[in-house]
Amino acid sequence: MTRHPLCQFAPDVAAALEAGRPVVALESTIITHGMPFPQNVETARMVEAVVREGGAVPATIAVMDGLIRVGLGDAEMDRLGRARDVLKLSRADLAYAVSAGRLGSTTVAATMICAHLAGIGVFATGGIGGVHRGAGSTFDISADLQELAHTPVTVICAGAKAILDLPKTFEVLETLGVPVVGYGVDVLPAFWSRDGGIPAPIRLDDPAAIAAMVAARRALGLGGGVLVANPIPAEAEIPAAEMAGHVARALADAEKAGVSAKQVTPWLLGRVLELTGGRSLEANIALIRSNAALAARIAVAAADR
Ligand code: PSU
Ligand code: MN
Repeated sequence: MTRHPLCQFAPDVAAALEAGRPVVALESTIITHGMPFPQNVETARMVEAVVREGGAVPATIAVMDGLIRVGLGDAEMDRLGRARDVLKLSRADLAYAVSAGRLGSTTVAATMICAHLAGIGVFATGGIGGVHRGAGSTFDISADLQELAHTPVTVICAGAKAILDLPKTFEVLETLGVPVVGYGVDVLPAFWSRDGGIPAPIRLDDPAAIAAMVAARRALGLGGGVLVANPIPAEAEIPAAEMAGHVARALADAEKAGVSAKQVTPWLLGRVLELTGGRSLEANIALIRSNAALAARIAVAAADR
């Protein structure tokens, strides 16, 4: 099997791909822009351990020294976790980071691109980007949505965050032809909360059924990705009503501070973390673990087909 010349693989990831064994891609923006050091590195390693327990090999993705790294060793993970001027990469700036040798972490969009280049079909994250509130005037819509339309990777998330305009986010996904699956639920989750108030367009209850739908999409030549929304475990959730106040406050503060462009999502998430006194971080860790476990089961089911 030939490997893309701009991808550099960790040995265990290369071996698994070679043998057709299950692999799960993981993003790195959450490490560089989502959590402080050292919790970011600890969480990243814990999430990788969950993927392994589920019978798949984890491949955390980042850009370093002109290459896409698919699977990070201890030195690379530590470097990424401590670094300060890390670029937050999406489709628009991935090539720049590679050509200029910059250190970059990958968002959902960039991780999907890199996973697909690397031959990985399943990817676990926390929450996807989406349509921001006020997008009618700011036009701020995450490139994650376009990427789901184009790149054939199955993304397991806990929904989109309440900092976004959730109804518009799911409208756009429908327009773009992206299947949105509620895993075991009839109502889509909203990241920190299990009930996002929007009916799930498709409900599937087991990993094999998800793998079967992905295979049918490929057989039909439809292209693009699939979004699986896996609700946060009940014991870790922060109810939507409680989050609403924190989100409103964070949005007002962001407007006052004049935050724009790529800074918007990390800034809002950081502010919510302060406002919840760290509780949102605990919820964040719980849902990523749960998504990693489900992604491993989906990758195993896909490899078994
Ligand atoms: N949502 C989260 N945590 C995150 C992100 C989103 O709950 O860390 C990150 C992801 O990497 C996502 C990116 O792809 O933010 C979206 O950023 P933007 O809105 O600038 O496209
Ligand atoms: Mn944006």
